Amino acid sequence: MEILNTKVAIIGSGPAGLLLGQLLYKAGIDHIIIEQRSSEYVAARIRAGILEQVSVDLLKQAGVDEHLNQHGLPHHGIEILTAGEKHRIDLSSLTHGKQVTVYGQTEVTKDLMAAREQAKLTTFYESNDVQIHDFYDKPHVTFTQNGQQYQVQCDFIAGCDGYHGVCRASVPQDKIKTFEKVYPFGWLGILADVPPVSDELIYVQSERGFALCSMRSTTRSRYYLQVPLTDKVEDWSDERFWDELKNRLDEQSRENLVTGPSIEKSIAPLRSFVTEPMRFGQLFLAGDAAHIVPPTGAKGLNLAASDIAYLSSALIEFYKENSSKGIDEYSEKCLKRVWKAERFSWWMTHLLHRFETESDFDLKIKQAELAYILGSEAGQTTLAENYVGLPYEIKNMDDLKQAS
Ligand code: RFL
Ligand code: PHB
Repeated sequence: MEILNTKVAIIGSGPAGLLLGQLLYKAGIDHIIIEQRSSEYVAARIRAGILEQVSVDLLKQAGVDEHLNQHGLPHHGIEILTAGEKHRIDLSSLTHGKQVTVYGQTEVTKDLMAAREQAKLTTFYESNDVQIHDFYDKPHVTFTQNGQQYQVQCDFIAGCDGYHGVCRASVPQDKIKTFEKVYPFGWLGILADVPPVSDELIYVQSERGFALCSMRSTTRSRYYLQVPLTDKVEDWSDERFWDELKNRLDEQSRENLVTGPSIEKSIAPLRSFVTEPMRFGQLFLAGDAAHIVPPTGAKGLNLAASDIAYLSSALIEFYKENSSKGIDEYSEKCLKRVWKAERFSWWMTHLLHRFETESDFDLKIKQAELAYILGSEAGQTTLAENYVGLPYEIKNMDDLKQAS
């Protein structure tokens, strides 16, 4: 068994783990990442597409914004299509100039991986049997890679290993409380090299169910359809997908829609899930390991980023200022923001999706709520300020700025 020593052992190299690694590196704090998949698998995963301004700022602090600046698409508004009519939510004018950026999670991951490679930081890809131990006292991690056994001794473990990871599962049952809501439908998503139907995202509420027209660039589109959980990807030929999308769109969008062969197609179930607390001794959970949101509010990746903003700042405070204030407050600070994003994502999901169990009355009430939101500046502002991302303050960001 090879014994390694580091300050922070990060489990998982999704956006949460990679971003934490990069911020710790900038601050001169020793860490390693342990990932169960291959680097090719991690780099190819297609998921979220919208970054809040605070997430963009954090990537800038981490020094990985060059490609983002060149290729990210700033968006100042979104469209909501209901009852066959489109309504624009002017995000920027409703939020004193804020915006979101269209930039795929795949790109964020690739940028962070490239920065890691350039800095020659240690990542153990294709690690097997990853286990975390003794995190209330002397934390360490064990795993095997290529038949070699490793033990990593560390001060802290960062559980950035997603919803199915080992970290949350290792916490004693009596120390953790989870809150969950599972939705009775999923999103069928496709990626295609066709120009987007519109310059801005269109969120569609229709009698046939929800749809979303999104994009990755001016030549690559991402579209989603609400589908029953019983549907399989094989049930959906490209032709069937495009036909159903057209059925849910307004006439003008239908005419503008450019179709083409899909380059990716998958179904993701929708879930709301929160773990309390997010710290267990020297173990911190961050990102999807701690919470899941349905993608309707585009918050999953952004919440992972805000957890990491708090965690990196807390660890920097610990090592540079000899203060445990940040790590003691980590869970409480994160959860405040997490629950607000959970609420927004749940609300957007309810408002825009068709639920089989809802009565005609429920449907009418929902339509009235949507009509109210769209017809009122106060209503639109509520939506806009949550969509662009609620503000948060992070200590030590100046240290990172100087380092970058
Ligand atoms: P990730 O990205 O899941 O990364 C976790 C990493 O941990 C690794 N891992 C382990 N490593 C070592 N040992 C173990 N035992 C391990 N178990 C797991 C995994 O291989 C992986 O590399 O979590 P992270 O970093 O917290 O990032 C969160 C975001 O990825 C997530 O919130 C969003 O992608 C959610 N999400 C979406 N969010 C949006 O805002 N918009 C979207 O359109 C959107 N689409 C999606 C999504 C999530 C999906 N999932 C979870 C399947 C579509 C899908 C399909
Ligand atoms: C995406 O482009 O994948 C995307 C955009 C907005 C969402 C969800 C997903 O709300």
